[in-house]
Amino acid sequence: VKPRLELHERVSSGSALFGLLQTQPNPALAELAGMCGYDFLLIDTEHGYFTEADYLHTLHALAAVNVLGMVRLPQQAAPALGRYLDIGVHAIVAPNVCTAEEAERLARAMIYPPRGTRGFSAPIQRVTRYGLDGIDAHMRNAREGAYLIVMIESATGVSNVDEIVAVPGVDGIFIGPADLSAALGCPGDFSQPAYATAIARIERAARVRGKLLGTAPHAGHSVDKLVARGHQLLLVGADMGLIREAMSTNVGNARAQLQQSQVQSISGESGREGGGDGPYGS
Ligand code: 3PY
Ligand code: MG
Repeated sequence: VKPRLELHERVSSGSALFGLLQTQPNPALAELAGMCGYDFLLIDTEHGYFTEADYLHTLHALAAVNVLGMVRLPQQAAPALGRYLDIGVHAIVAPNVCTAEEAERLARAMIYPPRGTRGFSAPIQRVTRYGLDGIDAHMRNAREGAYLIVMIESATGVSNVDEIVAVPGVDGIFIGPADLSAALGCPGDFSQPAYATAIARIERAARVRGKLLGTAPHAGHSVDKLVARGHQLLLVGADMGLIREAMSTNVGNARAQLQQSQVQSISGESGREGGGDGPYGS
């Protein structure tokens, strides 16, 4: 069994990490994402359709292709967080964290009593290779390198960002552009000065504390600009968005090709065979 990948090693290498948001539980899709070159996969339980058993299958697939597995929690789901650590995820991403108290509650859920609130089951959990790794080592490092990343995507979150990022146990910030722009009164409009000010404030807070920073690239905030401003976690796609685009193009091209050949046959031109492409995009 290969040792667990450490997110920390990848982060400290300084390189940008590219990720895919997965909403549909499908280990083959996760495996393909790794084969295609994504560095991390964000399993989305805020909006997606994963059930409990699906996590394990997806993490198995990710381990086979050396891809980091992260889970975005449902809103305000701190108590459930230990389950994902037990399964061996590399990061917990908590949506819409607004206050330092919320961040503290999440940080406590990452560790055992007396300081924390996490329940103990480590000797039979995947995170310790079902106990093979030894429990003493686990107790010295109960998080096993897993990060806690809090999302800032509200006006309150922005105004409290300095306190939130200062909470011990918070390892990073992830900006949610869709929700943040909506919260600032300009949904989907990333050109508003209020939005730019909020982004700059969040970025500064992360920089000052040396915390990991990331977001999903969007209009005016391209990959290169974000990387230049210190973003390392770049969520560059989502399963259903990519499949939607590929499907629309695929069937659209097929219809257009048929229409074109019908026009040509009416006008008496000879149709040319499209050579080279095999079936199924091969
Ligand atoms: C948002 O844009 O609100 C997000 O949560 C990004 O994934
Ligand atoms: Mg959001």
